Amino acid sequence: MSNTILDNLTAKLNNKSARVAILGLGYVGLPLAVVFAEAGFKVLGVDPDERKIAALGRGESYVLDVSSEKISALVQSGAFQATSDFSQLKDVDAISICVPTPLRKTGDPDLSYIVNATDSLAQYVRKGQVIVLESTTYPGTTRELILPKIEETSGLKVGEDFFLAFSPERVDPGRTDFTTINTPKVVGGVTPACLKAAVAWYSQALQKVVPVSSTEVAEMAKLLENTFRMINIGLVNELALMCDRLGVDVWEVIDAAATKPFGFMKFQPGPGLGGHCIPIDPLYLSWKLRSLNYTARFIELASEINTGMPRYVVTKVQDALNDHAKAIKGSKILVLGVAYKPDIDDLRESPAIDVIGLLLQKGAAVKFFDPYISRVVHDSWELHSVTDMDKEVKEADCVVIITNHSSIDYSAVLESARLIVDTRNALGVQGKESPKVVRL
Ligand code: SAJ
Repeated sequence: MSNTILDNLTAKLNNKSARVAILGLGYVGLPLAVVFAEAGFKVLGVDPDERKIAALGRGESYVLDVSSEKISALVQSGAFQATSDFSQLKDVDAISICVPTPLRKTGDPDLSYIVNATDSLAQYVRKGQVIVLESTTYPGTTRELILPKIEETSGLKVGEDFFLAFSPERVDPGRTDFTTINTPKVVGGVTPACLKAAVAWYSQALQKVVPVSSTEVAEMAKLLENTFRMINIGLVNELALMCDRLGVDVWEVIDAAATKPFGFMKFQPGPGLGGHCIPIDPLYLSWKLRSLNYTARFIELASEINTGMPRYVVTKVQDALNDHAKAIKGSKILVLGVAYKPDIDDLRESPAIDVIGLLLQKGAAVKFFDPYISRVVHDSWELHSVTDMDKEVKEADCVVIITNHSSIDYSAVLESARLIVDTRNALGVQGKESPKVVRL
């Protein structure tokens, strides 16, 4: 059945006369806005945070992967403009929703950002628009939560009057080999016409678009990607626990296994699972399955192992100090690296926060050094990064390497520290052979 509305929309997308909007200008939305603007679309960036809008209006970027020069040029040329006025959404032809999907304190999904964004845009949806959700979420969100709100508010029919799809973001902040433009983009539509509209839009700017048969397939594919990582990290973390009991070097075991050129992918143990994706996305899946009376056992087990790693690290510190006739209580402990992974300034869900909290609870005098992070505030404590790392390493009873930033001189740390607990194998072979180094 031909659909004039769809044909008109795809024609405007194909000749780039369509005006597009990105709702949510964070580490996903802003790079996406830039990609569409540089592809030739007029892009409207919409975000309720006035500080973001003001910064972008001044040509300033606050996102690691987007330069201020790029924003300034796009704002000057009129290709990109930012606003907190949601009513401007009625004037665009395509809307991509890139809002956070965190967890509540209870560990359940916090869908408030998606709900608020949908409520805000539903009143402006009009005939001929395509809407794409990018936020990682449980399978069914697009069809069960977004679709009814838009149809009820607008009175329009999906697949005929407007088009609705899901396309998971695959942004890894700081990565330069795979960015928004060259990372394949999975797209699933609520109806075939929805898929056609979303593919027509995204294909104008992204190098590879991967159509799938439904929004649920696209939602589930993203969850598989990150659940795969979470479970494999949980596997090697448990391997570290097993090797500790066996008296076998887990790092050597993994390096040996990684020589297998096929059928294996290397993951490494660590102090726990940080970041705003890997520890969180799989719990959206297990939460949804629980509502269907199914227990996602792999996810729950991996989550249990990963969340238990900070406590395991603290027992390693306790045992290492004990071997030097010292107690944690009163010992000076320097934590090296607190970001959730090396060479970034992101603290979200970082296991360093749990390790520091546990050490403080046990009465240690804890300091940290992180070249990217100057201050950590959590519940009842607040710490500032020391400035003279060398001095603090020398004075510490124990140095605990939590995040192995590449800018730190680990040979110097090994030289001047009294005792080191290395949770990332940052010291490599030097650490394996040194009597003052304890590794996971
Ligand atoms: N981690 C380990 N051992 C490993 C790998 C990671 O302990 O072998 C820890 C990290 O230290 C960190 C956490 O797990 O605390 C997550 O690390 P990550 O490398 O998965 O990095 P993220 O959280 O930034 O994941 C992002 C994800 N990108 C998106 O969701 C779009 C993920 O899908 C990417 O695969 C990942 O980057 C990547 O490959 O860098």
